[in-house]
Amino acid sequence: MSSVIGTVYVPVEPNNTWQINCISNASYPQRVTVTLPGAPPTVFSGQGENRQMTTSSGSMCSMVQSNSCSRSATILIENFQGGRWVPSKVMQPIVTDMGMAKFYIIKSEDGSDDDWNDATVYIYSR
Ligand SMILES: [Ca+2]
Repeated sequence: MSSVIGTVYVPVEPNNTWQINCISNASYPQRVTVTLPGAPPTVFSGQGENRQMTTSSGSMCSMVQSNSCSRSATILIENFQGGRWVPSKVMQPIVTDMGMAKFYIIKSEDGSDDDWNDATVYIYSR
């Protein structure tokens, strides 16, 4: 599985609804920024083992609508180390295509143990 630093791109169907959840398994604080075209970014943050990350309003799940010309969304995953936010290593999305809907899992790594669960993003798109 190939990985990149910081940002991956997820294809977006026009006028879809995304239901987004993020889980942390890390001692460093984690931050996930999801940006769909035409919508303000959704930011999740959190830390600790097996914890739901939350938006600034404390929500554990975010519903975001893509617009009529949406083609691609960006997912940026960062962690807080050494007094600043640094980009994590991010795996290319794992996609399950169910026809009328798609499910994406995006895993990340903030250190060297390669457990690839420091922040994990789950997106249900339909
Ligand atoms: Ca790790």
